[in-house]
Amino acid sequence: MTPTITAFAQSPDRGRGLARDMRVRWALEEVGLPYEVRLVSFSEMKEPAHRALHPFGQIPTYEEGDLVLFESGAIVLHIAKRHAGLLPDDANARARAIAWMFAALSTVEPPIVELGMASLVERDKAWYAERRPLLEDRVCQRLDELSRRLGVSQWLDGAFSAGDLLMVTVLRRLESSGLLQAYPNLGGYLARGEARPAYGRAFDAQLAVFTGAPPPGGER
Ligand SMILES: N[C@@H](CCC(=O)N[C@@H](CS)C(=O)NCC(=O)O)C(=O)O
Repeated sequence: MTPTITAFAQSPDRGRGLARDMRVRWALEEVGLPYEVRLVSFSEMKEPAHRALHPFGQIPTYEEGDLVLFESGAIVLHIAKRHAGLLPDDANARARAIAWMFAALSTVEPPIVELGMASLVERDKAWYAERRPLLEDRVCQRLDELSRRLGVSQWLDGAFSAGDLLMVTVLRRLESSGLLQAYPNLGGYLARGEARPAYGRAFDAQLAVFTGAPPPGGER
């Protein structure tokens, strides 16, 4: 059954791959699963019909037959568990890959989102100049730790997994901050993720929503 996901009809980043439907699109592309996209406006997201799918009135959602899911991590995990290509077969390696998924979303992403939100909504506040270095320090602490663990490896734990997929999408949120420049191995890691053909198809499909270009074989 072809799943349907929801995505922004109007995106703050104009489809540059930061909205979280990108993670789901990328996972679907990695496993070769066709999907449909329903675009929702900001007001539609807060309507009861969408809240029935997503209690917090956000995107992405995922519908597949009777199943409705929200939370990008849960959706990526669902896809990865049911289709080959995003989780190792070995039970322990699989558990570790899932741990990296959680690490991406619950340990690395929060300080990055906090920094992004501050620069979006607190820039004109008196405390912003004082607070920003603190927020950057918290992000850099995680980047230091992640960089040390990655070392010279291609991916976080053996072959590319859903853990890498989520970590790459999380790190992408820092691309305009300049903070990644101090971590060449993380820069290389990000570039390797972005160079994956499935990433490219997902990115182009999301961007096509805003450029009006036909989706390049991504969403069908
Ligand atoms: N933890 C959620 C976060 C979802 C989220 O923040 N979605 C954003 C788009 S990337 C959204 O819908 N923002 C609009 C809003 O919150 O009103 C996930 O990973 O799916």
